[in-house]
Amino acid sequence: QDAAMQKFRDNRLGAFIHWGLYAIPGGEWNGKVYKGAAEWLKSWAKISSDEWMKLMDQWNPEKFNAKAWAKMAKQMGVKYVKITTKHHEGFCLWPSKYSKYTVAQTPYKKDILGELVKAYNDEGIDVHFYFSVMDWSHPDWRYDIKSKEDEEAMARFFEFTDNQLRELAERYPTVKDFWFDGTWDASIKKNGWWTAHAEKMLKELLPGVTINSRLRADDYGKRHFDSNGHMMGDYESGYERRLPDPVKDLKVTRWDWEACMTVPENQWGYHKDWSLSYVKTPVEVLERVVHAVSMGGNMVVNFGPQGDGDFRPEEKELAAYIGSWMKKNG
Ligand code: FUL
Repeated sequence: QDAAMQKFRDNRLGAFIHWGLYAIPGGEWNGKVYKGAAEWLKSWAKISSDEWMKLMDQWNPEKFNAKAWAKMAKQMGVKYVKITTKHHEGFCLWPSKYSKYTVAQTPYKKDILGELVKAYNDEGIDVHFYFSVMDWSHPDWRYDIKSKEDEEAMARFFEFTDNQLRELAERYPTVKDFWFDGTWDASIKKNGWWTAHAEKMLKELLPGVTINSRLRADDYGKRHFDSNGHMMGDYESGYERRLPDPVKDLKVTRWDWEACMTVPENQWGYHKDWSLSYVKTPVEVLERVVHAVSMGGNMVVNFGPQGDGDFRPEEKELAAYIGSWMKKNG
């Protein structure tokens, strides 16, 4: 486990991949372009799950090439890639047998996640899984628990989530980290037992796996950058220190941590119009990488691939730019 943690530290530079159905509309719905995060479009435009999941019929990324993605990451010099296995929308990049909203039910059919894990691993790149607990597509998901019915629904929801997590761990045993998201609602906060249980389950299945502090939606650390480069507390991964001990932790002088950032401000998934947000220059991205690493952390740079499976030109240029720096200094 220490070796796993040491590897995590040594990795330093990572890439984030936000890819899901939201990459198809790219921030636009019925002729209206929404300025908010493209991966939240379903929420901004108040689209029902039934309507949203019709996008699955269009999921056929003809330019997707896992090997090319892995090569791009290799040339950029990243040592690990975090992939959105399932974002808030609920669409799964792997053929989960617990959901009907997966790549298997699209024209593409194939296991995107499996292809990516293999391609990255073949290049010597670690793979981390992003997983949103909040799942807008699931009838049993609750934002809060106000009745016996809500409680029962959440019990079923946790079982479903456990099944999916176990499935991911068993299908892709080389995964090195689970990066949880969507755990901020009252329904999760009122069920602390579940977050502790999920952590234990994953660590038993995958000794040495790291799990980010967002699983417990806690706020220790406070050494992390948000998407604008400001300090913030919850984008962290460090499996040693789940629940901070108020007495002992006062002595802690160094936590393992990782920060992640967007390139166009607050946009993680593909948005067709980058001119609506402030876009960091390659130099600004690199500055943040160097800053994080100089403070003992890791930095993860986000990419939002297009619906057709290719990366936009700006992202390719950014990857090449960082790669040229890494070649000299990495
Ligand atoms: C947030 C999410 O809501 C965003 O869409 C994105 O995935 C970011 C990394 O985490 O909580």
